[in-house]
Amino acid sequence: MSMAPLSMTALTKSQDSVDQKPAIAAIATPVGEGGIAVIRVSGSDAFEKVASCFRGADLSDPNAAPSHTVHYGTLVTPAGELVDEVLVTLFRSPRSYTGENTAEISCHGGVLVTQKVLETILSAGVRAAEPGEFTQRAFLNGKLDLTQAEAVADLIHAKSLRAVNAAGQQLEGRLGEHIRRFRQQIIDATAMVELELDFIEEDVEFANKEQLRSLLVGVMGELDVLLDTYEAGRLVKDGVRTVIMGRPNAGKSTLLNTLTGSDRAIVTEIAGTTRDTIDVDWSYEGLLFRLIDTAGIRETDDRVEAEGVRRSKKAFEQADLVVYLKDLSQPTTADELQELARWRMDAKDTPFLLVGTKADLDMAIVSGSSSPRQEQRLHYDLIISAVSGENINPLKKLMKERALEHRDLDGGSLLVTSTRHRDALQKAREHVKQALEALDMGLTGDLLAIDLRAALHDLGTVTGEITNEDLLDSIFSRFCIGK
Ligand SMILES: Nc1nc2c(ncn2[C@@H]2O[C@H](COP(=O)(O)OP(=O)(O)OP(=O)(O)O)[C@@H](O)[C@H]2O)c(=O)[nH]1
Ligand SMILES: [Mg+2]
Repeated sequence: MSMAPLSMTALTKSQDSVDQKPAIAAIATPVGEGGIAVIRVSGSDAFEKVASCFRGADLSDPNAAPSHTVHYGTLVTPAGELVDEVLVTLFRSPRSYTGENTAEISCHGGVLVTQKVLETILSAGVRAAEPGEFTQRAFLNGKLDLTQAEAVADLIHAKSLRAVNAAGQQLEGRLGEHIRRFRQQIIDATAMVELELDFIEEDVEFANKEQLRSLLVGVMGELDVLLDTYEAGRLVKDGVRTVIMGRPNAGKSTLLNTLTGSDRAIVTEIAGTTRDTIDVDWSYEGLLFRLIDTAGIRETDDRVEAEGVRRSKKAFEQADLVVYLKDLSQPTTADELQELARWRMDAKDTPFLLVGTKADLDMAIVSGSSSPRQEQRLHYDLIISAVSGENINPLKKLMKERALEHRDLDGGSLLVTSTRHRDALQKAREHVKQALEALDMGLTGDLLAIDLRAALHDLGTVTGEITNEDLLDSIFSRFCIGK
Protein backbone atom coordinates (compact mmCIF):
# COMPACT_ATOMS: atom_id res chain seq x y z
CA MET A 1 0.00 0.00 0.00
CA SER A 2 1.34 3.46 -0.72
CA MET A 3 0.06 6.81 0.43
CA ALA A 4 -1.33 9.51 -1.83
CA PRO A 5 1.27 12.11 -2.75
CA LEU A 6 1.70 15.09 -0.44
CA SER A 7 -0.59 17.29 -2.44
CA MET A 8 -2.14 20.29 -0.72
CA THR A 9 -5.69 21.45 -0.92
CA ALA A 10 -6.85 24.95 -1.75
CA LEU A 11 -3.58 25.84 -3.38
CA THR A 12 -4.38 29.12 -5.08
CA LYS A 13 -0.88 30.47 -5.41
CA SER A 14 0.78 30.15 -8.80
CA GLN A 15 4.29 28.90 -8.39
CA ASP A 16 6.16 29.78 -11.54
CA SER A 17 4.20 31.99 -13.85
CA VAL A 18 2.69 35.42 -13.47
CA ASP A 19 -1.11 35.48 -13.69
CA GLN A 20 -2.47 37.56 -16.57
CA LYS A 21 -4.73 39.93 -14.70
CA PRO A 22 -6.24 43.22 -15.89
CA ALA A 23 -4.66 46.37 -14.53
CA ILE A 24 -5.51 47.97 -11.18
CA ALA A 25 -4.51 51.44 -10.04
CA ALA A 26 -4.26 53.40 -6.79
CA ILE A 27 -2.52 56.36 -5.23
CA ALA A 28 0.50 54.87 -3.44
CA THR A 29 1.50 57.94 -1.41
CA PRO A 30 -0.38 59.44 1.57
CA VAL A 31 -3.20 61.85 0.87
CA GLY A 32 -1.94 65.40 1.40
CA GLU A 33 0.18 68.09 -0.15
CA GLY A 34 3.76 67.23 -1.02
CA GLY A 35 6.47 67.57 -3.65
CA ILE A 36 5.27 64.59 -5.60
CA ALA A 37 2.69 61.84 -5.38
CA VAL A 38 2.85 58.40 -6.96
CA ILE A 39 0.04 56.54 -8.69
CA ARG A 40 0.73 52.88 -9.19
CA VAL A 41 -0.75 50.86 -12.06
CA SER A 42 -0.20 47.11 -12.29
CA GLY A 43 -1.51 44.36 -14.56
CA SER A 44 -0.90 42.65 -17.87
CA ASP A 45 -2.38 45.60 -19.82
CA ALA A 46 -0.99 48.34 -17.53
CA PHE A 47 1.34 49.85 -20.12
CA GLU A 48 -1.29 50.02 -22.90
CA LYS A 49 -3.75 51.67 -20.51
CA VAL A 50 -1.27 54.28 -19.27
CA ALA A 51 0.05 54.85 -22.82
CA SER A 52 -3.49 55.68 -23.99
CA CYS A 53 -3.49 58.84 -21.85
CA PHE A 54 0.22 59.67 -21.98
CA ARG A 55 1.89 62.05 -24.47
CA GLY A 56 5.57 61.09 -24.71
CA ALA A 57 7.41 57.86 -25.51
CA ASP A 58 5.29 54.87 -26.55
CA LEU A 59 5.17 53.10 -23.19
CA SER A 60 3.65 49.96 -24.70
CA ASP A 61 6.69 49.42 -26.94
CA PRO A 62 9.43 47.48 -25.10
CA ASN A 63 12.09 48.94 -27.40
CA ALA A 64 11.07 52.55 -26.86
CA ALA A 65 10.34 51.94 -23.16
CA PRO A 66 12.36 49.04 -21.70
CA SER A 67 12.00 47.85 -18.10
CA HIS A 68 13.36 50.07 -15.32
CA THR A 69 13.30 53.28 -17.34
CA VAL A 70 11.73 56.64 -16.55
CA HIS A 71 9.77 58.69 -19.12
CA TYR A 72 8.83 62.32 -19.05
CA GLY A 73 5.57 63.39 -20.65
CA THR A 74 2.10 64.77 -20.08
CA LEU A 75 -1.03 63.04 -18.94
CA VAL A 76 -4.19 63.97 -20.81
CA THR A 77 -7.87 63.10 -20.44
CA PRO A 78 -9.67 61.17 -23.22
CA ALA A 79 -10.92 64.60 -24.41
CA GLY A 80 -7.30 65.74 -24.79
CA GLU A 81 -7.31 68.07 -21.76
CA LEU A 82 -3.94 68.39 -19.95
CA VAL A 83 -3.95 66.84 -16.46
CA ASP A 84 -0.32 67.16 -15.31
CA GLU A 85 3.30 66.84 -16.32
CA VAL A 86 4.46 63.47 -15.09
CA LEU A 87 7.32 60.98 -14.93
CA VAL A 88 6.40 57.37 -15.58
CA THR A 89 8.68 54.61 -14.27
CA LEU A 90 8.23 51.22 -15.92
CA PHE A 91 8.84 47.78 -14.47
CA ARG A 92 8.24 45.01 -16.95
CA SER A 93 6.95 41.62 -15.82
CA PRO A 94 8.31 39.70 -13.98
CA ARG A 95 10.80 42.28 -12.66
CA SER A 96 8.40 44.29 -10.53
CA TYR A 97 6.95 44.27 -7.00
CA THR A 98 3.79 42.50 -8.14
CA GLY A 99 5.53 40.44 -10.82
CA GLU A 100 3.20 42.08 -13.38
CA ASN A 101 3.79 45.00 -15.74
CA THR A 102 3.83 47.98 -13.41
CA ALA A 103 3.92 51.71 -14.12
CA GLU A 104 4.49 54.26 -11.38
CA ILE A 105 3.33 57.72 -12.33
CA SER A 106 4.97 60.54 -10.38
CA CYS A 107 2.87 63.70 -10.54
CA HIS A 108 2.70 66.95 -8.61
CA GLY A 109 1.75 66.19 -5.02
CA GLY A 110 -1.49 68.10 -4.57
CA VAL A 111 -4.59 66.29 -3.31
CA LEU A 112 -6.77 67.26 -6.27
CA VAL A 113 -4.17 66.84 -9.02
CA THR A 114 -3.30 63.37 -7.68
CA GLN A 115 -6.98 62.44 -7.64
CA LYS A 116 -7.35 63.74 -11.20
CA VAL A 117 -4.40 61.63 -12.41
CA LEU A 118 -5.93 58.55 -10.82
CA GLU A 119 -9.34 59.30 -12.35
CA THR A 120 -7.73 59.72 -15.78
CA ILE A 121 -6.10 56.28 -15.49
CA LEU A 122 -9.38 54.76 -14.28
CA SER A 123 -11.22 56.34 -17.21
CA ALA A 124 -8.85 54.43 -19.52
CA GLY A 125 -10.55 51.25 -18.28
CA VAL A 126 -8.44 50.41 -15.23
CA ARG A 127 -10.07 49.21 -12.00
CA ALA A 128 -9.40 50.95 -8.66
CA ALA A 129 -7.27 48.66 -6.45
CA GLU A 130 -8.56 47.22 -3.18
CA PRO A 131 -6.48 47.66 0.00
CA GLY A 132 -3.33 45.54 -0.24
CA GLU A 133 -4.20 44.27 -3.71
CA PHE A 134 -0.72 44.98 -5.14
CA THR A 135 0.89 42.97 -2.37
CA GLN A 136 -1.75 40.25 -2.75
CA ARG A 137 -0.82 39.97 -6.43
CA ALA A 138 2.88 39.88 -5.48
CA PHE A 139 2.05 36.96 -3.18
CA LEU A 140 -0.09 35.14 -5.74
CA ASN A 141 2.70 35.55 -8.31
CA GLY A 142 5.21 33.99 -5.92
CA LYS A 143 7.19 37.22 -5.36
CA LEU A 144 6.67 37.05 -1.60
CA ASP A 145 5.52 34.35 0.77
CA LEU A 146 2.62 35.15 3.09
CA THR A 147 4.86 36.00 6.06
CA GLN A 148 6.70 38.53 3.89
CA ALA A 149 3.46 40.03 2.61
CA GLU A 150 2.25 40.42 6.19
CA ALA A 151 5.59 41.99 7.12
CA VAL A 152 4.99 44.72 4.53
CA ALA A 153 1.89 45.81 6.48
CA ASP A 154 3.73 45.46 9.81
CA LEU A 155 6.56 47.63 8.53
CA ILE A 156 4.15 50.34 7.39
CA HIS A 157 2.30 50.29 10.72
CA ALA A 158 5.43 49.95 12.90
CA LYS A 159 5.52 52.55 15.67
CA SER A 160 8.93 51.80 17.17
CA LEU A 161 12.40 50.94 15.91
CA ARG A 162 12.20 47.46 17.35
CA ALA A 163 8.95 46.87 15.52
CA VAL A 164 10.64 48.07 12.33
CA ASN A 165 13.49 45.59 12.92
CA ALA A 166 11.13 42.68 13.61
CA ALA A 167 9.10 43.42 10.48
CA GLY A 168 12.32 43.87 8.49
CA GLN A 169 13.54 40.42 9.47
CA GLN A 170 10.25 38.88 8.47
CA LEU A 171 10.26 40.80 5.20
CA GLU A 172 13.72 39.43 4.48
CA GLY A 173 12.11 36.02 4.64
CA ARG A 174 13.73 34.66 7.79
CA LEU A 175 10.51 33.35 9.29
CA GLY A 176 9.54 31.82 5.97
CA GLU A 177 12.93 30.07 5.75
CA HIS A 178 12.48 28.56 9.20
CA ILE A 179 9.01 27.29 8.36
CA ARG A 180 10.15 25.80 5.06
CA ARG A 181 12.95 23.98 6.89
CA PHE A 182 10.45 22.53 9.38
CA ARG A 183 8.23 21.46 6.52
CA GLN A 184 11.13 19.75 4.76
CA GLN A 185 12.01 17.86 7.95
CA ILE A 186 8.41 16.71 8.33
CA ILE A 187 8.27 15.72 4.66
CA ASP A 188 11.42 13.62 5.32
CA ALA A 189 9.70 12.04 8.31
CA THR A 190 6.63 11.32 6.20
CA ALA A 191 8.82 9.66 3.59
CA MET A 192 10.21 7.33 6.26
CA VAL A 193 6.70 6.43 7.35
CA GLU A 194 5.61 5.84 3.77
CA LEU A 195 8.53 3.51 3.25
CA GLU A 196 7.32 1.45 6.16
CA LEU A 197 3.77 1.49 4.79
CA ASP A 198 4.99 0.09 1.47
CA PHE A 199 6.18 -3.01 3.30
CA ILE A 200 3.37 -3.29 5.79
CA GLU A 201 2.07 -6.63 4.45
CA GLU A 202 5.47 -8.11 4.98
CA ASP A 203 5.27 -6.95 8.59
CA VAL A 204 8.46 -4.91 8.48
CA GLU A 205 9.13 -2.82 11.59
CA PHE A 206 10.45 0.69 11.17
CA ALA A 207 14.05 0.09 10.27
CA ASN A 208 14.70 3.64 11.26
CA LYS A 209 12.34 4.24 14.17
CA GLU A 210 15.04 5.93 16.24
CA GLN A 211 16.03 8.16 13.38
CA LEU A 212 12.40 9.15 12.85
CA ARG A 213 12.01 9.78 16.55
CA SER A 214 15.02 12.07 16.81
CA LEU A 215 13.92 13.95 13.71
CA LEU A 216 10.51 14.66 15.24
CA VAL A 217 11.96 15.55 18.65
CA GLY A 218 14.28 17.98 16.89
CA VAL A 219 11.44 19.66 14.99
CA MET A 220 9.36 19.95 18.15
CA GLY A 221 12.27 21.55 20.02
CA GLU A 222 12.81 24.10 17.28
CA LEU A 223 9.10 24.88 17.14
CA ASP A 224 9.21 25.49 20.90
CA VAL A 225 12.12 27.90 20.54
CA LEU A 226 10.24 29.85 17.89
CA LEU A 227 6.98 29.83 19.86
CA ASP A 228 8.80 31.15 22.93
CA THR A 229 9.62 34.35 21.05
CA TYR A 230 5.96 35.23 20.64
CA GLU A 231 5.59 36.98 23.99
CA ALA A 232 8.46 39.37 23.18
CA GLY A 233 7.28 39.61 19.57
CA ARG A 234 3.82 40.70 20.61
CA LEU A 235 5.24 43.40 22.89
CA VAL A 236 7.53 44.65 20.15
CA LYS A 237 4.78 44.82 17.57
CA ASP A 238 1.78 45.99 19.59
CA GLY A 239 3.61 47.84 22.36
CA VAL A 240 3.80 47.20 26.10
CA ARG A 241 0.34 47.88 27.55
CA THR A 242 1.31 49.92 30.57
CA VAL A 243 -1.45 50.79 32.99
CA ILE A 244 -0.84 53.76 35.28
CA MET A 245 -3.08 53.29 38.28
CA GLY A 246 -3.58 54.40 41.85
CA ARG A 247 -5.95 56.38 44.01
CA PRO A 248 -7.47 59.65 42.81
CA ASN A 249 -5.00 62.54 42.78
CA ALA A 250 -1.94 60.27 42.96
CA GLY A 251 -0.47 62.06 39.93
CA LYS A 252 -1.29 59.51 37.21
CA SER A 253 -2.30 61.95 34.50
CA THR A 254 0.66 64.15 35.37
CA LEU A 255 3.00 61.19 34.89
CA LEU A 256 1.44 60.29 31.53
CA ASN A 257 1.97 63.88 30.37
CA THR A 258 5.53 63.96 31.74
CA LEU A 259 6.56 60.67 30.08
CA THR A 260 5.10 61.59 26.71
CA GLY A 261 6.07 65.26 26.87
CA SER A 262 2.49 66.24 26.07
CA ASP A 263 -0.56 67.61 27.84
CA ARG A 264 -2.79 64.85 26.58
CA ALA A 265 -4.50 64.15 29.93
CA ILE A 266 -6.31 66.77 32.01
CA VAL A 267 -4.61 67.44 35.34
CA THR A 268 -6.32 69.23 38.23
CA GLU A 269 -6.10 69.17 41.99
CA ILE A 270 -9.65 67.75 42.07
CA ALA A 271 -9.68 64.06 42.98
CA GLY A 272 -11.57 62.17 40.29
CA THR A 273 -10.46 64.29 37.33
CA THR A 274 -9.82 61.42 34.92
CA ARG A 275 -13.11 59.72 34.10
CA ASP A 276 -12.19 57.48 31.18
CA THR A 277 -9.01 55.61 30.29
CA ILE A 278 -6.69 57.52 27.94
CA ASP A 279 -4.23 55.66 25.71
CA VAL A 280 -1.10 57.32 24.38
CA ASP A 281 1.62 55.61 22.34
CA TRP A 282 5.09 56.41 23.63
CA SER A 283 8.32 55.08 22.22
CA TYR A 284 11.33 54.81 24.53
CA GLU A 285 14.72 53.58 23.35
CA GLY A 286 13.15 51.80 20.41
CA LEU A 287 10.44 50.07 22.44
CA LEU A 288 6.79 51.07 22.10
CA PHE A 289 4.74 51.56 25.25
CA ARG A 290 0.99 51.98 25.08
CA LEU A 291 0.48 54.11 28.18
CA ILE A 292 -2.97 53.93 29.71
CA ASP A 293 -3.98 56.61 32.19
CA THR A 294 -6.87 55.43 34.32
CA ALA A 295 -9.52 56.90 36.58
CA GLY A 296 -8.37 56.85 40.21
CA ILE A 297 -9.76 53.82 41.99
CA ARG A 298 -12.20 54.53 44.80
CA GLU A 299 -15.73 53.73 45.94
CA THR A 300 -18.06 56.30 44.43
CA ASP A 301 -21.77 57.02 43.95
CA ASP A 302 -21.05 59.08 40.85
CA ARG A 303 -22.21 56.91 37.94
CA VAL A 304 -19.71 58.36 35.46
CA GLU A 305 -16.80 57.93 37.83
CA ALA A 306 -17.95 54.40 38.72
CA GLU A 307 -17.88 53.47 35.05
CA GLY A 308 -14.38 54.98 34.87
CA VAL A 309 -13.28 52.80 37.79
CA ARG A 310 -14.72 49.74 36.06
CA ARG A 311 -12.69 50.59 32.95
CA SER A 312 -9.56 51.08 35.04
CA LYS A 313 -9.98 47.56 36.41
CA LYS A 314 -10.45 46.16 32.93
CA ALA A 315 -7.27 47.91 31.72
CA PHE A 316 -5.45 46.43 34.72
CA GLU A 317 -6.53 42.92 33.72
CA GLN A 318 -5.08 43.35 30.22
CA ALA A 319 -1.84 45.01 31.31
CA ASP A 320 1.68 43.91 30.37
CA LEU A 321 3.09 46.27 33.00
CA VAL A 322 1.44 47.98 35.97
CA VAL A 323 2.75 51.26 37.35
CA TYR A 324 0.97 51.87 40.66
CA LEU A 325 1.31 55.42 41.97
CA LYS A 326 1.06 56.40 45.63
CA ASP A 327 0.98 60.07 46.64
CA LEU A 328 3.72 60.36 49.27
CA SER A 329 2.28 63.60 50.64
CA GLN A 330 -0.76 61.67 51.84
CA PRO A 331 -0.75 59.24 54.76
CA THR A 332 -1.03 55.58 53.87
CA THR A 333 -4.11 54.13 55.50
CA ALA A 334 -4.51 50.52 56.51
CA ASP A 335 -7.22 50.24 53.85
CA GLU A 336 -4.84 51.41 51.18
CA LEU A 337 -2.20 48.92 52.27
CA GLN A 338 -4.68 46.10 51.94
CA GLU A 339 -5.86 47.40 48.60
CA LEU A 340 -2.31 47.54 47.32
CA ALA A 341 -1.58 44.01 48.48
CA ARG A 342 -4.67 42.84 46.59
CA TRP A 343 -3.63 44.58 43.38
CA ARG A 344 -0.18 43.04 43.60
CA MET A 345 -1.68 39.62 44.08
CA ASP A 346 -4.18 40.05 41.24
CA ALA A 347 -1.39 41.22 38.92
CA LYS A 348 0.06 37.67 39.23
CA ASP A 349 2.99 37.46 36.80
CA THR A 350 2.47 40.89 35.30
CA PRO A 351 5.40 43.13 36.31
CA PHE A 352 4.21 45.59 38.97
CA LEU A 353 6.03 48.80 39.87
CA LEU A 354 5.16 50.67 43.05
CA VAL A 355 6.13 54.30 42.61
CA GLY A 356 5.89 57.05 45.23
CA THR A 357 4.94 60.42 43.71
CA LYS A 358 5.25 64.10 44.63
CA ALA A 359 8.66 63.63 46.22
CA ASP A 360 9.08 67.39 46.05
CA LEU A 361 6.42 67.85 48.73
CA ASP A 362 6.80 67.15 52.43
CA MET A 363 6.27 63.50 52.79
CA ALA A 364 3.44 62.45 55.06
CA ILE A 365 5.82 60.08 56.81
CA VAL A 366 8.13 63.02 57.62
CA SER A 367 5.30 65.27 58.75
CA GLY A 368 4.18 62.49 61.08
CA SER A 369 0.67 61.79 59.73
CA SER A 370 1.55 58.29 58.55
CA SER A 371 3.03 55.73 60.86
CA PRO A 372 6.58 54.69 59.96
CA ARG A 373 5.55 51.07 60.48
CA GLN A 374 2.98 51.32 57.72
CA GLU A 375 5.42 53.03 55.37
CA GLN A 376 8.08 50.41 56.04
CA ARG A 377 5.74 47.78 54.71
CA LEU A 378 5.72 49.53 51.35
CA HIS A 379 8.74 48.81 49.24
CA TYR A 380 8.82 51.52 46.66
CA ASP A 381 10.58 50.66 43.42
CA LEU A 382 11.19 54.37 42.92
CA ILE A 383 10.23 57.71 44.37
CA ILE A 384 9.60 60.40 41.77
CA SER A 385 8.48 63.95 41.31
CA ALA A 386 6.89 65.13 38.10
CA VAL A 387 7.38 68.70 39.28
CA SER A 388 11.14 68.57 39.90
CA GLY A 389 11.78 65.81 37.36
CA GLU A 390 13.41 63.69 40.05
CA ASN A 391 13.86 60.05 38.99
CA ILE A 392 11.80 60.37 35.82
CA ASN A 393 14.61 59.01 33.62
CA PRO A 394 15.36 56.13 36.02
CA LEU A 395 11.62 55.36 35.95
CA LYS A 396 11.69 55.13 32.14
CA LYS A 397 14.67 52.76 32.32
CA LEU A 398 13.01 50.66 35.00
CA MET A 399 9.78 50.43 33.00
CA LYS A 400 11.69 49.11 30.02
CA GLU A 401 13.70 46.69 32.14
CA ARG A 402 10.68 45.24 33.88
CA ALA A 403 8.59 45.08 30.71
CA LEU A 404 11.22 42.91 29.02
CA GLU A 405 12.14 40.84 32.07
CA HIS A 406 11.69 37.12 31.37
CA ARG A 407 10.71 38.06 27.84
CA ASP A 408 13.66 37.02 25.82
CA LEU A 409 14.53 39.85 23.50
CA ASP A 410 17.92 40.34 22.04
CA GLY A 411 18.14 42.61 19.05
CA GLY A 412 19.07 40.03 16.43
CA SER A 413 16.74 37.16 17.20
CA LEU A 414 13.85 36.25 14.96
CA LEU A 415 10.50 36.96 16.61
CA VAL A 416 7.06 35.55 15.99
CA THR A 417 4.92 38.69 16.17
CA SER A 418 1.56 37.60 14.81
CA THR A 419 -1.16 35.61 16.58
CA ARG A 420 -1.96 33.95 13.26
CA HIS A 421 1.56 32.55 13.05
CA ARG A 422 1.62 31.63 16.73
CA ASP A 423 -1.68 29.71 16.46
CA ALA A 424 -0.59 27.80 13.36
CA LEU A 425 2.81 26.94 14.89
CA GLN A 426 1.11 25.73 18.06
CA LYS A 427 -1.21 23.49 16.07
CA ALA A 428 1.74 22.11 14.09
CA ARG A 429 3.61 21.44 17.33
CA GLU A 430 0.59 19.59 18.73
CA HIS A 431 0.44 17.35 15.66
CA VAL A 432 4.16 16.59 15.80
CA LYS A 433 3.71 15.71 19.48
CA GLN A 434 0.84 13.38 18.63
CA ALA A 435 2.94 11.74 15.93
CA LEU A 436 5.68 11.16 18.49
CA GLU A 437 3.19 9.64 20.92
CA ALA A 438 1.84 7.42 18.16
CA LEU A 439 5.38 6.32 17.39
CA ASP A 440 6.13 5.53 21.04
CA MET A 441 2.89 3.59 21.40
CA GLY A 442 3.84 1.52 18.38
CA LEU A 443 0.81 2.64 16.37
CA THR A 444 0.80 1.93 12.66
CA GLY A 445 2.39 4.22 10.11
CA ASP A 446 -0.88 5.33 8.53
CA LEU A 447 -1.95 6.88 11.85
CA LEU A 448 1.40 8.59 12.20
CA ALA A 449 1.16 9.92 8.66
CA ILE A 450 -2.18 11.57 9.46
CA ASP A 451 -0.56 13.66 12.18
CA LEU A 452 2.44 14.52 10.05
CA ARG A 453 0.23 15.66 7.20
CA ALA A 454 -1.78 17.83 9.60
CA ALA A 455 1.46 19.43 10.85
CA LEU A 456 2.54 20.08 7.27
CA HIS A 457 -0.80 21.67 6.56
CA ASP A 458 -0.53 24.02 9.56
CA LEU A 459 3.00 25.09 8.65
CA GLY A 460 1.89 25.63 5.06
CA THR A 461 -0.76 28.10 6.19
CA VAL A 462 1.92 30.29 7.76
CA THR A 463 3.92 30.81 4.58
CA GLY A 464 0.87 30.64 2.34
CA GLU A 465 1.71 27.38 0.53
CA ILE A 466 -1.76 26.52 1.75
CA THR A 467 -4.29 29.25 1.77
CA ASN A 468 -7.84 30.22 0.93
CA GLU A 469 -9.77 33.31 -0.10
CA ASP A 470 -11.05 34.12 3.40
CA LEU A 471 -7.59 34.03 4.93
CA LEU A 472 -6.15 36.22 2.18
CA ASP A 473 -9.04 38.68 2.46
CA SER A 474 -8.56 39.02 6.19
CA ILE A 475 -4.81 39.54 5.83
CA PHE A 476 -4.84 42.00 2.94
CA SER A 477 -7.76 44.06 4.24
CA ARG A 478 -5.33 45.36 6.91
CA PHE A 479 -3.29 47.05 4.21
CA CYS A 480 -3.67 50.56 2.96
CA ILE A 481 -4.89 51.20 -0.56
CA GLY A 482 -1.96 51.50 -2.97
CA LYS A 483 0.25 48.91 -1.20
N1 LIG B 1 3.89 68.88 43.95
C1 LIG B 1 3.56 67.99 43.06
N2 LIG B 1 2.30 67.94 42.63
C2 LIG B 1 1.97 66.98 41.72
C3 LIG B 1 2.90 66.06 41.23
N3 LIG B 1 2.27 65.24 40.36
C4 LIG B 1 1.00 65.64 40.30
N4 LIG B 1 0.81 66.70 41.13
C5 LIG B 1 -0.46 67.44 41.37
O1 LIG B 1 -1.40 66.55 41.94
C6 LIG B 1 -2.72 66.86 41.48
C7 LIG B 1 -3.37 65.64 40.88
O2 LIG B 1 -2.65 65.25 39.72
P1 LIG B 1 -3.27 64.36 38.57
O3 LIG B 1 -2.17 64.04 37.65
O4 LIG B 1 -4.50 64.99 38.04
O5 LIG B 1 -3.67 63.09 39.42
P2 LIG B 1 -4.47 61.79 38.95
O6 LIG B 1 -3.87 60.63 39.66
O7 LIG B 1 -4.53 61.72 37.48
O8 LIG B 1 -5.91 62.07 39.54
P3 LIG B 1 -7.35 61.52 39.08
O9 LIG B 1 -7.43 61.66 37.60
O10 LIG B 1 -8.28 62.41 39.78
O11 LIG B 1 -7.43 60.11 39.54
C8 LIG B 1 -2.55 68.01 40.49
O12 LIG B 1 -2.81 69.20 41.13
C9 LIG B 1 -1.09 67.91 40.09
O13 LIG B 1 -0.55 69.15 39.69
C10 LIG B 1 4.25 66.14 41.73
O14 LIG B 1 5.16 65.38 41.37
N5 LIG B 1 4.51 67.11 42.65
MG1 LIG C 1 -6.04 61.72 36.18
